[in-house]
Amino acid sequence: MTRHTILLGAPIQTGASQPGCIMGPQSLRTAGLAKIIEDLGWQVSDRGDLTITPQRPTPHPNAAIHHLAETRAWIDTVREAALAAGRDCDLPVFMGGDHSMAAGTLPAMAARAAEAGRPLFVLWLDAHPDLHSLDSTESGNLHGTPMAYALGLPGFGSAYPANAHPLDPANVCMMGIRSVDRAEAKRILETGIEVHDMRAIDETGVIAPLKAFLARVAAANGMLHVSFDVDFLDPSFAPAVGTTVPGGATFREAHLILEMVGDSGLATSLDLVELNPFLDERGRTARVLCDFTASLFGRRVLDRQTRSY
Ligand code: 6HN
Ligand code: MN
Ligand code: MN
Ligand code: MN
Repeated sequence: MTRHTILLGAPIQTGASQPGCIMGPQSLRTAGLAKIIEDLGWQVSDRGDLTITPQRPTPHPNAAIHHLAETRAWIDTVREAALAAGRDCDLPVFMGGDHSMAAGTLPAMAARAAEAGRPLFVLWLDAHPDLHSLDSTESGNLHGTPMAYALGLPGFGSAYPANAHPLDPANVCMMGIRSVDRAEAKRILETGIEVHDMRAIDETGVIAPLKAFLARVAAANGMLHVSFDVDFLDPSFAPAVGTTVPGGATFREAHLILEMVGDSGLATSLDLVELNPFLDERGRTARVLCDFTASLFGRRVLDRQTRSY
C-alpha cells in the first residue's frame, strides 16, 4: 500500500533572535522536498503554511523573554494542525520555522501516540538540548524552551498552554549536543535524558547508540518523532542557521543516522527546524536537509541521483 506523507509549514521566527526562519518552509519547497519524497514512492500532500493572528504582548517576570504571546499562539495552532496531520498520514513532515515549533509538534505527537495506545519516543538531533523554562532562559529566545515544555517540566506557569501529554524523559535520545547552558545541564542530570554529546559521538560513533535506541523503540512498539535542528550539522556544510556551533555532525554522520532511522521503518513524524534561508549559500542548506529527509524516507545510495552542491 502506498504510504502517505503530509507536509505542513509553520513559518515561525519569533522564537529566534534573528529573522529569517519565516522563509524556511518556502525554501524547502523550492529545493523540491515534495518531489524528492514522491520519487521514493510516497503520496505527498502539502497542506501549506499555518498562520497566527496578531497578538497583544503578554508581560512576563523574566524581562529577557520576547514574543511570548506569538509563541503561545503558534504552539496552539501547530499542536492542533500537527495532531490532524498525524492522524491523516503515516509520517508528517513539519517544516519550520524555529524550534519553538516543537512545543506544538511534540505534545501533538504525544497525544497521537496516546490515542494509538503506543509510547512516543523522540530522537533529538541538535547542538542544543532546548531545555530552558521561561524562568531560566537568559537569552529570552523561546526556541530554547520546547523540550522542557514537552517533558512537562516546571517553569512555564500558565504562559504556555497546559501540556496534557508530557513526554517520558526515558524515551528521549539526544545526539549532537555541544552547547548547554547551566540550567539545562542541571535538567539533563535531573531527568536522566540520554544525551550523546559530540564528545561521546567522537568516542563511540553514531552507530552503537542509535542502534540501541532504535531497538528500544521497536521493542516497545513505539512511535518515533525525529526533531532535526539544522545546527545539529556542522556549519561548514549547513550554514543557514542563526545559532551555529562549531564541531557539529559531519555529512556522513548525519547521513548514516537518517539512513539507519529510515531502514528501521520506525519514524512516524519529523520536524525540520531552524533553517534560515536568509543565511544560506545558494540554497545549499535547504538541499542538504532535503537529502537527509530523503534518507529517512528510504532513499539509498544506489537509488541516488548524482547531485552536486
Ligand atoms: N535552538 N541555549 C541557547 C538559548 O538562547 O537559550 C540557544 C538556544 C538555541 C535553540 O537551537 O533551537
Ligand atoms: Mn533546537
Ligand atoms: Mn488525549
Ligand atoms: Mn539548536
